[in-house]
Amino acid sequence: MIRTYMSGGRIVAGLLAPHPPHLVYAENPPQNEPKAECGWETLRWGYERLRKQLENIDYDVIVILSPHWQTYIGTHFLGLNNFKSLSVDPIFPNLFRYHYDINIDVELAKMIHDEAESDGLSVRMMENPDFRVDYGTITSCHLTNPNWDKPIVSISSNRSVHYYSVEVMQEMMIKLGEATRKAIWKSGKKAVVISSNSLSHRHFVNESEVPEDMSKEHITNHSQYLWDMKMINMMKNGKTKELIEMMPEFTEQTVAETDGGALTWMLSSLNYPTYPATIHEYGTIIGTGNAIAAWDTNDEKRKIEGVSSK
Ligand code: 2X7
Ligand code: FE2
Repeated sequence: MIRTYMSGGRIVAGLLAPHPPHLVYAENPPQNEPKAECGWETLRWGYERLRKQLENIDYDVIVILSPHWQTYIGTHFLGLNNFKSLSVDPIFPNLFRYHYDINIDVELAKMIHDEAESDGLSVRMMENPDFRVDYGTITSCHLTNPNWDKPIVSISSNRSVHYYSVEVMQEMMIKLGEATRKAIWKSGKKAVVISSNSLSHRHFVNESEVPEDMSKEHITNHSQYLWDMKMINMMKNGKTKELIEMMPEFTEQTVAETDGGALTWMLSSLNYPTYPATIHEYGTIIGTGNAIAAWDTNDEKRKIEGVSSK
């Protein structure tokens, strides 16, 4: 459908949707070659609850930013209607060999691209048909919407954090979030925006003999756990501006994937929710901390009207 300038689109939900490939492996979907006995149930059941929540939210498109698509000159957007290939996790090829077939909302991708460009950001459309989609994007999208019945907009992680500093990256992601919000509004579409990342990211350096042996799974150390809880409490209490201010220190102390900018971008696109996130689950994967969280933007309206959805 061609929507020239309808306006009135909106973000209907923002998600923190972590992407360890272990979660796809443990679900045994037909797309993934390796097969598991079980594993990481609490997180997978958390994703089930998230999917249930989304059943009651009407949306047209998923917009996702993954730290595993890294670009060094500007932010890139997948720019062809379809990408189909095999994605192999470079660290865990024993767990993730996933055959994907992904439809892209190029129209919206280009609108976000253009809006970001006019706000002074360096951007580019990725139009190489042989480009391999990163496993972070695939995993978060699969776990959020295993039917793959919605198109996606896939946004790269501009590594300005390495070129400049965490502060510069934050500034850019705040701008990109604003551009995303404006473009979605102009598109007339209803979008779910996804920050695809774990929280604390200190991980074990050896894999156990049976990857899904849950007797070996725990947080790497207590200080990482405390940091994760600090972040999650801010999400639960609607303190997302404070969370963004704390991001540089959190990222340094926990070597977090928030260095990729996804969480800052997503919260900026939501205009910094002051209503609580629903935390569907928290759990560890090879020692990293992972929270599945959702901001239903209708909760903002309910908060203003004094109606609790909980
Ligand atoms: O990409 C990941 C991750 N974020 C956390 C844990 C394990 C593997 O891959
Ligand atoms: Fe990751």
